[in-house]
Amino acid sequence: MIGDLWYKNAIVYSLDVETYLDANGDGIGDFEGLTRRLDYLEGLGVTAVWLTPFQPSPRRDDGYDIADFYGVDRRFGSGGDFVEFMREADSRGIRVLMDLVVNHTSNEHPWFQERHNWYVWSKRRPANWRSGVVFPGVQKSTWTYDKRAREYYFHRFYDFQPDLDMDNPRVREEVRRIMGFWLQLGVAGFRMDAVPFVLEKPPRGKAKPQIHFEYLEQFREFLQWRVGDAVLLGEANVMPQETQPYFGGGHGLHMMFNFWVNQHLWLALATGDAQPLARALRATRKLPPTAQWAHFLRNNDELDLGRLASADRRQVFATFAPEESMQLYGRGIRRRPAPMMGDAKRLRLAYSLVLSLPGTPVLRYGDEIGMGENLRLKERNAIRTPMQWSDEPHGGFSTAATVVRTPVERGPYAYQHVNVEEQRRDPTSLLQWTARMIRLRKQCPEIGWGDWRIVPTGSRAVLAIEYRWRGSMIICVHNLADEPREAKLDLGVDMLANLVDAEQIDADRGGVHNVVLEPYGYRWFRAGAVTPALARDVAG
Ligand SMILES: [Ca+2]
Ligand SMILES: [Ca+2]
Repeated sequence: MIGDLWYKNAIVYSLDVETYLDANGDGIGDFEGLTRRLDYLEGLGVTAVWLTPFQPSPRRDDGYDIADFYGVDRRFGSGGDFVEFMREADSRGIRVLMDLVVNHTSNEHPWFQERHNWYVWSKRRPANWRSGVVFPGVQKSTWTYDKRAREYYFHRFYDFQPDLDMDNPRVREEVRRIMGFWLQLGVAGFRMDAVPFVLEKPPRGKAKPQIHFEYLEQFREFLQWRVGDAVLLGEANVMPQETQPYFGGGHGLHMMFNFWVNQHLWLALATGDAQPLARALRATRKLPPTAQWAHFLRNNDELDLGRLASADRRQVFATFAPEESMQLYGRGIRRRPAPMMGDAKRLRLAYSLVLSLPGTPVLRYGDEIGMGENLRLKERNAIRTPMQWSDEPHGGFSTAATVVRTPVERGPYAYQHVNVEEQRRDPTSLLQWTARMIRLRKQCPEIGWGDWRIVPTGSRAVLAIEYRWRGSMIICVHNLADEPREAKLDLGVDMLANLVDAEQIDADRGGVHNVVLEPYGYRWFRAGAVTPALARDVAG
């Protein structure tokens, strides 16, 4: 059973084939290139990769506008290249998750012409045609007139992404067929895009929004009949009190990105106050036993701060994205973590936190070497630049004269300064540190499996989380302040063994551990001696 719930302790790494490595020199990343880098990913220690969309697409929204659900975009290789990649990943024990983008299709998908009733139409322009846009400032409406059909179609996102009508049983049947196709090719599950919008009844007039959670349970049931340990990892940026129906008591999503914790993590980093993060963790504590949160620092979109109170959001902007060009849609930040933090110690603190939050960590390509952004590129493309492998032209991404997206080639984060090749040879590099921390996280299954509680520390800046599982106990302590802090921990145990350094802390006479942390310092401890963990009976 425990082995089947592999996602409880996975290390997920997300990437876009288009910008990872170009093997055939046409300037576009491809599956052959990605396959060549599987040894790199294995060395880093990741156990699963999440591929953003690679199916045929006009790519007006970076592939989230799919024109054929059953193929591989020719620019990235053939179906054969995909299968070779899957086989090589499997031989290294790396699972593959892929995006399932079924809220909408590209308007160039043949269905949009041929299957009228698979989409959402209105003969008249709905009164709310301007409301509910997802990309304010860029997208003007949610209903657009189609000259050919002489009707208005609904699009929650851009006008070139018409929404599928999920109320049509034929559409839901097709979604199952898409899942079945890729499961048969070996994927371990799906990162389900825009889940609330997939399940919503398209809003017309003033009717109360309705969300069909039963559709989600039907998708999961199908998935598990086909492949028992396959998972759905959902993107649903919802309030804590709205999350339960998405998990469906263990019959809905297996995992969900924790956007609530993510936004409060950034608030905590901006203010040096751990309390907002502690509150967010408590607010999202409740989960069915087989479900899991996915925690992340950054994903492939803007850093969405829309759920924060406006004063808090302003503070995060002021700290991490003071210039308007760094902000997006009035709610988010289009930067990478390394330049946002500016400080190497603070960056490591942030990743140590993400790796130790109760859940499964999801990392993003390039962040393991501290890549920056290219603000000259439009909207979210700023953080979707080619992976920086070396100091060769285009960062070693491609030998072509021109490439699919301009890499970061100016300033301190340019590929000449920030690249894999250099960091591979430097034991103090972020890359080597990340690999060590991933190894450490894998040695602490208590974090993914255990019961956890937030331990009082006597300092607002210090967050301490205790995890207990099968008689063993881990404590992770993080100082968010740029000054030293002392944490006083009352844990009811004698000795704390540092899992990184040869440090051991005994409780004082009152049973309290005094942990002194440097600015942005962090510690991972095991309670008691280190050896019992090695002797732990895996079968329990
Ligand atoms: Ca290529
Ligand atoms: Ca929809």
